[in-house]
Formats: sequence, structure tokens, C-alpha cells
Amino acid sequence: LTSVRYPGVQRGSYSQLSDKHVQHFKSILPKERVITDEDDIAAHNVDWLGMVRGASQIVLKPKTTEEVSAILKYCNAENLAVCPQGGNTGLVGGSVPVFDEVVISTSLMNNIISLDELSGVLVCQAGCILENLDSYLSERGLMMPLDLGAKGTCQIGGNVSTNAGGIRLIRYGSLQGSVLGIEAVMADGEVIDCLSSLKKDNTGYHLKHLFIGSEGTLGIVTKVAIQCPPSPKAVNVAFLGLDTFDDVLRTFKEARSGLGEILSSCEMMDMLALDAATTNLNLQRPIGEFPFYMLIETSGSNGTHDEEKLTSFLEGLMGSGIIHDGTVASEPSRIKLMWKLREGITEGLLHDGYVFKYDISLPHNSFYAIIPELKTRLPAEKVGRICGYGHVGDGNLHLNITTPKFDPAVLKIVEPFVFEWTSKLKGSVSAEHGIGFKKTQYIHFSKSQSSLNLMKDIKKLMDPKGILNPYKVLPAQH
Ligand code: AKG
Repeated sequence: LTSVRYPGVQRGSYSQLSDKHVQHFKSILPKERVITDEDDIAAHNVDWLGMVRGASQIVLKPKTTEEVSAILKYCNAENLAVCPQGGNTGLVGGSVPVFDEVVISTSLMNNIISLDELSGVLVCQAGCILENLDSYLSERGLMMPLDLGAKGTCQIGGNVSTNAGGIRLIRYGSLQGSVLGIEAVMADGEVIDCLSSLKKDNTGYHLKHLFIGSEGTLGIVTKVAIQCPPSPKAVNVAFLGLDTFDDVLRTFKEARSGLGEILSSCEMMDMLALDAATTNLNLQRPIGEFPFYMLIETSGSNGTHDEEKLTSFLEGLMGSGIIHDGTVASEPSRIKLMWKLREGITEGLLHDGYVFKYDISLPHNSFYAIIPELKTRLPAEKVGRICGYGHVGDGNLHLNITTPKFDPAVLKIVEPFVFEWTSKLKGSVSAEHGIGFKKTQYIHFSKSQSSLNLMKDIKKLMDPKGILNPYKVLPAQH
């Protein structure tokens, strides 16, 4: 197999799947969990954006850690490459095969193992869907410490493997801080049990971190222990209109000081980003038209106290002319509608045609400058929209450029320019989406050669044959 779609990417010298292998998988799993029907495999071979497509001939659906272990032990012995797959909602092609890797889907590993309602520690299998976990917790006065647009489909194992960010990072921190323990299976089938559910545990190397954010290249996460905060008693969302990006930064600064501990989200969208959701998904804009919008959420334990704080924060902004229009929601249905506008942007952009997608961390004072810069570099007749939105509170910009269809001339102008720009500002070329398949040749813009060498050494130690999620994260040559 060679790839026409990915020139320059060579299939590794792995074994080809044979009938003997399929029969063996059927001795590990019941045959209905060994999927070889082309139609049933199709969705596992393509990413959510429809941009990365593999040619796997088999999908395995284990239910237990022991089954994952037996599968990997066999694949390692037989030199079969594997692609671990959770909800397959990633945006950098990390969760789909590139060639004919064996797909190991965690979708049936969806048991909640335990919940300590006092400490808030949840232990569950990797295939639990984020939203299902959140619903389970909310009935018990708790919540997941992360939330993102793909919550209805993404799985916690995938979230942890990619160290997914999302809309509440500003409040609850990076996911790696909430993950107390992990159970993972290494390439040779060895089960690594670091499933500690202790808040404090400084007994040697923090091995769990090898599996957080390594995107399935060092092991397959099978169980996680997560610290879950109490769910808030009061939630408010303000949707604001602003004239300039400087005003967005001023509002963020005021929100940090004025809302303090109740601030749970601080998001921005420019006019064209919001328009992708309103026009393309037919959603209602809740306020007038502005060059910039912000969605600010508060979550706290005392509704009256929160409302007082929010009111005085908004009055201050209005008084000093930083915001001109805005609306506040405290009923769950209206809050949901406002979040739909923000979370619908990704899907809305796809309706334009092709999307060039960048997920970058930048210093606040240079957060938005790349958008006007790209507008001067890209010929207007070639692009649909150049827009920016994202987690301004966390310094994470989602830069998106749409074109009617894939246009190599646009690509040439945008890459590596975006990565060079980001690197010069000491930003990150992947803030929260990971490196996956799409960004491997750009990782060096954010990682030193010595770090890359150590990553390569760790990979060799933990997966000497390189069977785990090949072609992902690590650059082919460095
Ligand atoms: C977000 O909406 O926060 C995402 O991570 C998706 C960003 C994108 O579609 O570029």
C-alpha cells in the first residue's frame, strides 16, 4: 500500500492483515466485535472533518483491559500496526488510520467503575462518552472538569490521550491536572496500573503523564480516575458586542478581577466566526452586529452573589464604553442557545467548503494580529472567510480560513507562515488539538530538538516496533 493522498508518507514495514490474524482476533473477542464488513468499517476510516482517510480492513471492539492487552500482545508479536480510536472527533487526524492499521475502538469500554461522592473522584473506562459522564455526575451534584463542543460523541479516553482543552479550562485547569490516575496498555500488552485515585501521590515518576497528550503513541488508555468538582448552583452567561480587539482584552482583564472565582469561561468570536454559525446553521444572533463578540460565563454557589458581581462588572464595562450591547441569560435553555452559537462555529465553517484550521497559543497582546495580517496576504477572491475565535482567557486562538474547495495556492501562503509567526511569538502550534497526523512536520516550531530526541527515545523504549498509532505525533525525520 502506498498513499496517493499523502505524498511523502511511506507505509511502515508492518505485516499485512491476513485471514490468520482475523481468526486469531476472533479467538480473543466474540466474532460480532471483530468487524471486517467494509460498510461497517467506513466511518472508522475517516475523521470528523472528512479530511484524513485511512484504509483499515478491521475494527476491533474490546470491552475489557484484558482484551485490549491480548490484542496488543498479538499485534506486537505479529508486527501489525494499530490505531486506537475513541469518539473520533479529533481535528488533526490522530484518531483515524493512515494506511491499513488495525483499528482498536474503545466505544464498548463504557462502564463507570466507581464514584466517591465526597472526594469527587470518578473512575471509569476509557470509552465513556463525556456528556454521559457529566449527566451521571450532575445527578449527584458533581460535574466533569472539562467541556467541549464534541461532548456528545467524544470519549474520556480520547480526551485524556489528547489532553483536550475546551471551554472551562480557565476555571478547572488543563485536564492533566484533574487526571489523578490512569490504567493503560503498552504496545506489548503489558498493563500499566497507575490508577491511583489520590489527590496527592508523589511516589516516583508521574508515569500517567506519559499517556496524557501522547495521542495513543505510547499506550492505549483503558481506565481513568478524574477529580470532579461540585456542580455550580448558579450559572449565568453574558453575550457581549465589542468594537475592537483591545476592548476584548480589556473585558477579559475586568472579568478576571471583577468576576474572580466565579469566572468559568471567557470566549471570543469575531464577526465572521459568529456569522459561520448564524448564517450557515441558521441560528439567531442574540444582539446587534459587532466586529467582536464575547461569551462570558460565571458559575458559583450563590445566585444572588453571582448576579450582583456580574451586574457590577457589566455596568462598569458599559460605563467606560468598552461594551455597547449585550444580553445575559440565567435560564438553562437560553444559556444552551448562547453556547450553541459559540460551539456551532466549527460545524458552520464546514458549510463554506474546505477549512484550513489552526489551533494556536499566543501571548494576549498578539492574540488577534495574525488575522488582519492574513487578510493582507491572501487574495480576497480566493478565500471565503478568514476568522478567529476561541478561548481568549487561555490565550488559545482558533484561526480558520475557508475556501470553496481545497486550494494549494492558499495553503502555500498560509503554511508554514502561521507556524513561523506562532513560533516567533513563542506560542504553540497546537494549543489543545494535539499533533495527530496533520501537524507532525510542524511540531519542531514548538519543541526543541533535544525534546524531540527524548520523545523519540521514550517512544522506542515503550513501543520498540512502532506499532502504536504510527505516522502520528512524532515527525518522520528530525
Ligand atoms: C473549539 O471550538 O473550541 C474547538 O476546539 C474547535 C476549533 C476549530 O474548529 O477550529
